[in-house]
Amino acid sequence: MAILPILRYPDARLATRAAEVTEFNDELKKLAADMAETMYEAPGVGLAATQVDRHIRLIVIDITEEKNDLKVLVNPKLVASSEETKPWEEGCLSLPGIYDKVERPAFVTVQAQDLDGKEITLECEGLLAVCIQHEMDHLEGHVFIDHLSRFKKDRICKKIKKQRLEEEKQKKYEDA
Ligand code: K1U
Ligand code: ZN
Repeated sequence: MAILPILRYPDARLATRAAEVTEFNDELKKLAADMAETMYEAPGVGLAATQVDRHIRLIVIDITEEKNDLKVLVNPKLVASSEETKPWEEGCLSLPGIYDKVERPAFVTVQAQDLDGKEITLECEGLLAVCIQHEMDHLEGHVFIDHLSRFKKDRICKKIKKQRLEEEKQKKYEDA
């Protein structure tokens, strides 16, 4: 298994729409295993293939503290979502250090395939519902700050630019 590099916003590759998976082969299983290892190591509770620069409809999720309930979803589709919405403070491994509240449907039903192509259905609520919708957004080329107001998004983009400049300064200092 391998830890994969995670793309960081505003990398243009994060805006790519992912393609359907049509072949359920060993290469797909290896990518899912590498993504799971990358997510656990980060640490995070979800990861979309888009974030590791693989533009196929594959996500991994494990919201347990024990890291013992890995869900691998191939070609996930939202088949039902509640009228009721809930705000949740979201984070993203592609936007380290950025957190904000996003309002999403509180309950969703997702149909997907497993790594062998078998159909699965998940009824989701709480963090699982939030995380699945967040990861499915990545497959569409969206990040959670796209749900925020223009004002908030601009403020976050400025903060990210400042963060990157600080990181570059620190790297130059360490290399010198
Ligand atoms: O898609 C991603 O970048 C993963 C993201 C998923 C997510 C978290 C919270 C709300 C919505 C979506 C993360 O995992 S961010 C890191 C995080 O939330 C976390 C890290 C360690 C333990 C628990 C949570
Ligand atoms: Zn994310």
